[in-house]
Amino acid sequence: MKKILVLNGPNLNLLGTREPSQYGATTLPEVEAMCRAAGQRLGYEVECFQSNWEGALIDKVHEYGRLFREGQALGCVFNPGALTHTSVALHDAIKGVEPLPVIECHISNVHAREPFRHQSWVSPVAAGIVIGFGVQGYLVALEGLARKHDAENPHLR
Ligand code: CA2
Repeated sequence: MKKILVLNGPNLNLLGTREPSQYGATTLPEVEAMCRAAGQRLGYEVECFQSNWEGALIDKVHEYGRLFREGQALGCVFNPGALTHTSVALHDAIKGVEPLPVIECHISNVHAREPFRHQSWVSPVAAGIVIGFGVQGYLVALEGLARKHDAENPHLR
């Protein structure tokens, strides 16, 4: 069974514990369980990983670049948190593992927030972007990734 990575960046371990008006009341373990269940329905194994460290996120992107090349992974759903707006290193990591499809996912509508959240270093190297659907956006991104893969690989259906 091919794998999909659900990757979360800095502070997303706090989901559901603070700022519920911005990010909702669902905790990260609950989101991860929802993603694993959605993966099962779609026929994929979902691996979840969260880190507050940029380098650990980069290592995970590299790992999935290798798994994708070996035909063992489908892609990655990535909420890079605030690193979205600052990290050229994450941009380079995703570019460095092309064509691994990375779907950038944000819980809040970053474009309706402060101007510094309008810039993303990840969007130019993302295969798709899901913004503003709350934590349901992770499921939208997973489904989009699976549909994109099916459409591009009709012989595998
Ligand atoms: O909307 C999103 O998903 C964000 O990626 C969340 C980041 C923010 O910096 C981005 O601009 C948009 C923040 C993640 C921090 O999550 C928390 C959750 C609960 C309590 C405190 C922080």
